[in-house]
Amino acid sequence: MITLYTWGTPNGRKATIMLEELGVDYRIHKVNIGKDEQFDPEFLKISPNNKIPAIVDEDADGGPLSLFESGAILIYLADKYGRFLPVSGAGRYTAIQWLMWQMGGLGPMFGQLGWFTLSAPEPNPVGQDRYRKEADRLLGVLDKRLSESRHVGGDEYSIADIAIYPWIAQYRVRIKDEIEPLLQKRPFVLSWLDRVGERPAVQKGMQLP
Ligand SMILES: N[C@@H](CCC(=O)N[C@@H](CS)C(=O)NCC(=O)O)C(=O)O
Repeated sequence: MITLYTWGTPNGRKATIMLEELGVDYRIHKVNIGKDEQFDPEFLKISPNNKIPAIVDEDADGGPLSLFESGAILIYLADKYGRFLPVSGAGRYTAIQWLMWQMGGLGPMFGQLGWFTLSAPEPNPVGQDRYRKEADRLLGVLDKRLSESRHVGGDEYSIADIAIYPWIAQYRVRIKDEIEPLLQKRPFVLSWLDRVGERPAVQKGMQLP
């Protein structure tokens, strides 16, 4: 059995979407980051960087395995169940490349734009402008990619789509006034959001926990 330690944020939802897509048995252990539960010593044994998501797989090869970092969790689950990531060849590394692009680019930049928009103790136009420009640039990169390819990693739906979707779908609502005008310039991203958002596992994963 896999235990997923998570909360209702985009990084957490990558893991719930993936587990729902796989249709495997798992249980959710909620870590309320609004109440600082990510600093609980028991959770830190699993996720020493005090962030969700993390998993513990009791049935991993070689004994129980705990993992943090959503990208590592997606690669692990894809490899374990042989789905949503080619096992070898160029397609595998192209999907991983876009996964890394999300982990190092889209996620952190959207996250900072969210912080400057919703959480900064006082308005900071310089910070907000910087991250808005980065969010806009990154959506342009994604739009170009999706003008050439049905899914982000290639023709097939993969963990790259699973990693990127919750960031855009959730922030489109969370900081609507910032993201929606940027998205309206990106027709290929918009149609990809519709297609991915129609998947039942994506709809379920986006509601959990
Ligand atoms: N690179 C990490 C980032 C995880 C992350 O930032 N998680 C946030 C929620 S989306 C968190 O747990 N924040 C709690 C904190 O920073 O104390 C991943 O992709 O797993």
